[in-house]
Amino acid sequence: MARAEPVRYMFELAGVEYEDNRVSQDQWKEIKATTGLGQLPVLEVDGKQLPQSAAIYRYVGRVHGFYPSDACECAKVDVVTETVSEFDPDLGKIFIESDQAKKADLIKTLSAEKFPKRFSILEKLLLKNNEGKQWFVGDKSKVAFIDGCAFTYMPEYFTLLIEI
Ligand SMILES: N[C@@H](CCC(=O)N[C@@H](CS)C(=O)NCC(=O)O)C(=O)O
Repeated sequence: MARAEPVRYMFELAGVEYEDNRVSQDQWKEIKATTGLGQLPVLEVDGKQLPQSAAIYRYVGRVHGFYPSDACECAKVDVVTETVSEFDPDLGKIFIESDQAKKADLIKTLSAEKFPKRFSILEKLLLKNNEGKQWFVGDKSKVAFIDGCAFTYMPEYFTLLIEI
């Protein structure tokens, strides 16, 4: 759910009508084989499926004006996108750990060292644009999709961790 959230934000901001299909674990077992890579999210446009969240962000970003046209600005968006995605392996380990005591230990260890380091890198990147007063890339009139990721997907994940 979380990975698709920036896409919902872009559609909402652009005033695009879309169908928001969220599937239960049982439904997922039935439809997994019908998704090209066996993963979610998938964006379906005109009967064609597009997997991989970052590819979806860039596609929707390009079509609806949330991805810059300038190559240097695109690269800045991509740097932040890759930095955000570096949280994924550790977050994945936490989410798949079924032993609650081990899960708590993992969260404690990662929250003490790795996550603060990763957040400090993101903070540095944020400070590079307008002293961190607005967005990672661009200005208020042309917010890039990565700000949607940073402000929707990341907090959503970390709120889940607090609830665990
Ligand atoms: N690199 C992929 C990763 C997608 C991914 O791992 N999706 C998870 C849900 S967050 C998934 O589909 N898990 C179910 C499964 O693998 O059966 C992306 O960014 O879209």
